[in-house]
Amino acid sequence: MTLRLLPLVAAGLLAATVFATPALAHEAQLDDVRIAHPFATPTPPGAPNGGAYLDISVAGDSPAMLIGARSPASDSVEIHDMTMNDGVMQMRPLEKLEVTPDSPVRMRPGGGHHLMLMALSEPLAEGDTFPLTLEFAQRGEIEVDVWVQRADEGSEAADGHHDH
Ligand SMILES: [Cu+2]
Repeated sequence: MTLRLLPLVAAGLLAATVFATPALAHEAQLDDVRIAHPFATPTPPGAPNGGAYLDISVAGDSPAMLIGARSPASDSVEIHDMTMNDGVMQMRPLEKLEVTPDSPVRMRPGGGHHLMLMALSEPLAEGDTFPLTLEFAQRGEIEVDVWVQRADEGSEAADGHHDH
């Protein structure tokens, strides 16, 4: 397994000095794939599942394919798509999620793609962090730190973070 993780400190310094982005920003790089600001929303006691969100962009010419994820925070992690069907929110698991250079993936609470933590080991509490491993076809795996934040905070931190 090849695991190349840009240390958080280095990423933070780079962001602060070069891009002047918020201190909350954090990201990781796997070859030409960048994972920005992974966060999850707090869950109420007893909630079986939780949602996690992140941005994925690819700098090279060839698309990246997310084919799986896992975390010690839950039994399994599924890639989900949430859509409105006749006024009803529906989530369906995807086997894979393609990210092209032209269309980065930007996961946010409230719709679209997200990662679903299935069967949480314990409720996600604001301020917690947990590791999440993402598996990409060809490019291999990368582990990121997911920060548990309220949806608005997480989204804002992620939104303030786009630097290109
Ligand atoms: Cu879901």
